[in-house]
Amino acid sequence: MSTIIDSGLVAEHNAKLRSNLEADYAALGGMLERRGQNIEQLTTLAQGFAVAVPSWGVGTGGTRFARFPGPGEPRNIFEKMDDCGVIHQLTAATPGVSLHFPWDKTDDVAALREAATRHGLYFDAVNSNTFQDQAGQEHSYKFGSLTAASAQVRAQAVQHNIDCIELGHALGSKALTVWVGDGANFPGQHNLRAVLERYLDSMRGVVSALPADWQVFIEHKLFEPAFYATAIADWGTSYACATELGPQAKCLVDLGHHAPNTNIEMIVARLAQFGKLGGFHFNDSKYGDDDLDAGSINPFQLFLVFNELADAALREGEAFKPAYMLDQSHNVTDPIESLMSSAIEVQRAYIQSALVDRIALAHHQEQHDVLQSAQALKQAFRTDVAPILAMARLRSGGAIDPVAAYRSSGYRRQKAEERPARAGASGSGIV
Ligand code: AFD
Ligand code: MN
Ligand code: MN
Repeated sequence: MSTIIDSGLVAEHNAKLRSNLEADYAALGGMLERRGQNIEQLTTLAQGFAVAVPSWGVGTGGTRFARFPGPGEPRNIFEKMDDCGVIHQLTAATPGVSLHFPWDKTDDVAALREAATRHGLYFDAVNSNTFQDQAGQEHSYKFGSLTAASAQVRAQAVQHNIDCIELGHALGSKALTVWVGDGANFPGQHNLRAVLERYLDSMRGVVSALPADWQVFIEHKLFEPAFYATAIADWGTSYACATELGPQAKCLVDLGHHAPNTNIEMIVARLAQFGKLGGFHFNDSKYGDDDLDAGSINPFQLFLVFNELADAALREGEAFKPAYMLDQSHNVTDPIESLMSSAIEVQRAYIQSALVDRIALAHHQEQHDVLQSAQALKQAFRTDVAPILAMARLRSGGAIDPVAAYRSSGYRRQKAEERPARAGASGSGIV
C-alpha cells in the first residue's frame, strides 16, 4: 500500500503530539478503570471500526439553489479515490468507498481495482442513479423511474440497476443501494397504491439479478424531490418492501431522511429486531436538509443509534453486521476535512456506546429506576473518548489530529494546481 500524504510528514506530526496524547490517555485509562472498564479493549475496538466514504462526498456538493465549487476538486473516479485514500490514511477508519453510477462509471475496471488496492481501500455498496437523466438516455425519469407508469421507463431503470450490480460485482462490492426520488408533487398526480405495486414489480427484477452473496439496500427518504408523496418515504414502506422482496433485501437508514424529531434509534431497534437492518448513511440534519456532517447537530442522537446497535450486536452476535457509510454534501467546508471529522464522530459514538454498562442498565430498567437508567446512558455519552480515538489512529498508522496533519500537508493546495477547474465540470452531482 502506498501512502498519498508523505508518511514522514505524518510521523513528524504525531511525534509532536504524542506525549500529550499519552498523558491524556493514561488519565482517561485511570478514570475508566475505576469504572471497571479497560481502555486497551476500547482502543482495540476503535481500531476495528470502519465506515465507508461516499465517492460523491469528496466533491463539493450543492443545495437546490447553487453549487460553489472548491479548489482542487476531483474530476473523475481516480482522483476521487486519491481523496478517499487521504481520508483513510489519516483517520485509519474509512477503508470502504461507496461508488455511485453512472457518475463513477469506468471502462477500466482493472485500473479502478488497482487504485483501491494501492490505497488500501475496498468497495462497499454501489449506488444506482435513476433520479437524473443521463446524456444519451432513451427515456426520461421526469415522471418516475422504477415506479414510472411507462413500462419502457421502468425496464430502463431496472436495467441500469442490473448494470450497477454487474459493475459492482467486478469491483468486489457486495451490495446495491437503491434510492429513488420517485413520487408525486400533487395530490391526485399518482395512484399511491399503483406506484408501490410498480416499484415492487421493478425491484423483483433487480433482486433476481443479485449474486447469491449480495444484498440490496432500500433507502427511504421522506421527501424531496417529490414534495407531496414520495414512493419510499418511510421505514414502514421500506420494511414492507424489503419483506416482500425476500432475504437479500434490507432497509437502509439515512439519518437525514426523517421528519424532524423522529425517534430514529427506535427505527433502528425495530429493523434490527426483525432482521431487516441493512445499513446506514450517517449524516446530520436540522430542518429539511439531509447532508450535514455526522454528529454536527445532534451527537446525542448518533450516540443513541449506536446504543441500539450495541444492544443488537449483543443479542445477534457476529451475524449482525449492518453496513456503515457516510452520506453528506459539502458546500462551505473542504470535503476531505468534513469527511474525516464525520468518520471520527461516528467512531466516537461507537466507542461511547461501548461504555454503557448494559448489566447495570438492565438492572435499573427492571427496578423502574428511571433516573439511573437515563444516567447510565448520559454518563457514557458525556465521557470524552477522544484520547482513545487518537490512540487508535496512532496505532493503526493514522494521524493523531487528522485535520491538522492534512492542513500542514498542503494536499489541497497541490491538488488545486494539478486539477484546474473545468468550466461546467462537476466532481459530483447535486446530492
Ligand atoms: C440522494 C438522496 C440519498 C442518496 C444520495 C445518493 O438524498 O441520500 O443516498 O443522494 O444516491 O440525494
Ligand atoms: Mn443517503
Ligand atoms: Mn440524502
